Amino acid sequence: MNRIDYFENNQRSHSKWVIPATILTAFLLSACLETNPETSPESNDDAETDPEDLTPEPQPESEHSMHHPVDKNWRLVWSDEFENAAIDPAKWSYEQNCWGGGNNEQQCYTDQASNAFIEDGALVIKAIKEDFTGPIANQEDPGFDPNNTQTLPYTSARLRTLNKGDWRYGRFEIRAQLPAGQGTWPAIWMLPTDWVYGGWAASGEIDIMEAVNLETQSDADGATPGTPEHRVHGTLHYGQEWPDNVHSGTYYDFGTEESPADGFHHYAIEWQSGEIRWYVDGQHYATQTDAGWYSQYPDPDTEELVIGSGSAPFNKPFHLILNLAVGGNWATNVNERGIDADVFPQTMKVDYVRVYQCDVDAVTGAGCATRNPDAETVAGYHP
Ligand SMILES: [Ca+2]
Repeated sequence: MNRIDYFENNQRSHSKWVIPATILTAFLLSACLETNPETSPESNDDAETDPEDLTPEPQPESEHSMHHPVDKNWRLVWSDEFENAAIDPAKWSYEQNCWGGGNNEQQCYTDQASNAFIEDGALVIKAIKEDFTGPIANQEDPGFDPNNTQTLPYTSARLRTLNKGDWRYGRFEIRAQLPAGQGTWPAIWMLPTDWVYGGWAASGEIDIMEAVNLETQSDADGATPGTPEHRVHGTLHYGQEWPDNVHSGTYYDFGTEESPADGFHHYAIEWQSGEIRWYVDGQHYATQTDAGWYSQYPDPDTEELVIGSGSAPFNKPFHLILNLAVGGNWATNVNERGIDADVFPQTMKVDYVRVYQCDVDAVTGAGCATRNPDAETVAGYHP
């Protein structure tokens, strides 16, 4: 399919897809490199080292603030504590559209102060039931036209660090309180910065935390009537470009006594070469590795599908995204179904975002892992 067809198809099916127009150029350059049998995956990794990895940091104010409290080998390289009056434009950009994510989400993402603001030392993303009219496409869509608009019945916000905070490997830790109610879909996640292996999901997606419909009737296996939905999910998307992509992951269940919507909790991943681990409140609950994930794309010379070398696609810089969606095909088809308009407004509050890099080996990110032997190993779909 040509690029326009790709984007049009892409938009119809997944909310979170944002595909820069520079993909194909970057992809071709990368594919030449990645499929050269003379070039080892590790040397590719070395050559691609993000400048962020090696940039000396200012002298720490204190050991406590500049290193992770559990493992001092994790050194803080970026953070937002949300202690200032306004959202920092040097760290965050707003995505603004009424795209609906291509999967029938019902929010327009805006830069209204009512949808994203700082209060009591936390970023608040607030989904509000109100009509809003905006662009029908996201801004990276080659067909983007600010005058081609549609109106949707909710507003919310989606903030990202693209080209302001982009990292390969590290510990990404976010303290957040989640919204509740049928039709709410908060997400703390990462997308590739340069899409070097091709469009979604060939270049990967890392979902640090997603949840839908918290506090509604749980539809977990074996959940009895009256059991509230208290699960948060950690997922990877990868494989070929849509529609031949795959995803794998698992969830952490807070259980019946505690809700991720009732208070702040820590959501984190540790990402190193070939391995990503998921944590809730410091508890390691899931691991995925490059034995399970992969990237597959057409060789630029033969057009035959090839598997990316090394730990592709999770060996390139990614950036962070924070958003609260309303509806969408996932949320509206599980739990109590649809959207409960009466629960809005709803908020996701983020006390801080902290990014650490591993001082033991900044190139591979290895050597700083906190591992729980009981964590689930998610198998994945490597062919
Ligand atoms: Ca804070």
